[in-house]
Amino acid sequence: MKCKAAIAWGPGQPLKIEEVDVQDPQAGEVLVRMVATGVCHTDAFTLSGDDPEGVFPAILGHEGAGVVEAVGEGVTTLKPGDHVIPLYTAECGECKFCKSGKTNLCSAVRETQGKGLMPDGTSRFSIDGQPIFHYMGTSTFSEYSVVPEIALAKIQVDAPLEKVCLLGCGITTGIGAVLNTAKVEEGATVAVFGLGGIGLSVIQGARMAGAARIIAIDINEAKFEMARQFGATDCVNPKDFDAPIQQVIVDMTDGGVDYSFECIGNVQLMRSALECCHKGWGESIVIGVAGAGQEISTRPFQLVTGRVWKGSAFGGVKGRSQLPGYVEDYMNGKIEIDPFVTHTMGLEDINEAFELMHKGESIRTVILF
Ligand code: NAD
Ligand code: AHE
Ligand code: ZN
Repeated sequence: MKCKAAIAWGPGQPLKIEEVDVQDPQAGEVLVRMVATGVCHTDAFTLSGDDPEGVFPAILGHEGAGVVEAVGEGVTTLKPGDHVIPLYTAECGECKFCKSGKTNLCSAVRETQGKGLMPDGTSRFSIDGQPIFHYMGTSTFSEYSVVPEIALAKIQVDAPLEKVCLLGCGITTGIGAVLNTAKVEEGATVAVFGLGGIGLSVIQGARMAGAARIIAIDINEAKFEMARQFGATDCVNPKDFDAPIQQVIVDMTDGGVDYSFECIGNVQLMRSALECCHKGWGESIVIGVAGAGQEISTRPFQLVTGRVWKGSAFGGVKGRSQLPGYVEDYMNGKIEIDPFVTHTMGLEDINEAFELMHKGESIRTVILF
């Protein structure tokens, strides 16, 4: 079949809307009609050329929701008409990772996914015979996408896809990092670096966990109002201080926070986030994604004296088994999504969504197909 998709032809270039050929789903694969997709900073990161796994030309996008159009041979858990959220972290339930009970990272399709290919090592997308790469196993910036069965979470049909698409990455990542990775407890003190879709979701998660103090940090003060709405008790602009931000936070909190979250992708701030943690027990969670060749550093003494450095991918959430519960929590009013959708537009305007993000004017733009 043919459909419209936004093509990333090369690093740093604007996306181009093109007609692409989409091959039928093969064994274990599913054709999804995309209804909506968010635009996450990771899409911009890969488009910039900073992603070591970035390959071009590709169809980016990983925060989508849609409807199953057709299934390939052997697919048993999904049928046409089912509502689904594509997962960049698949869940096969059978690999060493899935069985470990220790991680949401699944190894079943991760290797080919990182090369922009389907599990059989080929692409389902092409233009005039030229293969176009997949992205994160999801490629949601396309009217239709082919996704492995194990990388689709089936969700309730009454959930609005133009909202719950954000559970495909940003909101789940932030809330999950708090509840699954850090396991923030009631009364805790939390610092959140970066107040985009991820940082605001961390704040939402921290409030759900009953954190007593939530310190929100950003250089764009326009983000503070929404941070407060989600539960931030203090908003801090590092530019207002001569002292390093970690010292500012330590001074504000009688020695440091119990938990900090880096939601920017800046290796200097990852260090600040670790070093603003309380001696003896403070834990810092890296969520932000940093470019090729970048490294984090700190004095080992920071760890020797009890601070803990961790990372979190997709909030530690196992997509097939746990994401339907997140959708249910949204439907029951336990998780807020609507305020995150600051802009909506059609696929033809997708470059504007990237501009709004870079200017700091959006939290999430949702593309409606
Ligand atoms: P975003 O662009 O919407 O938000 C980033 C925020 O950081 C903005 O508010 C910006 O003003 C702020 N910021 C930038 N530089 C700053 C600085 N020097 N000091 C303080 N604040 C600063 O991005 P997002 O979509 O929320 O994503 C945030 C990060 O999380 C990105 O690196 C993204 O790639 C990553 N991410 C990781 C996962 C994961 O599973 N680990 C999932 C989604 C996104
Ligand atoms: N490809 C990059 C790393 C990108 C990365 O860290 N991705 C996050 C999700 S970001 C979603 O917005 C993630 O979950 N990573 C775990 C995984 O298996 O990809 C690189 O550095 O090579
Ligand atoms: Zn994302």
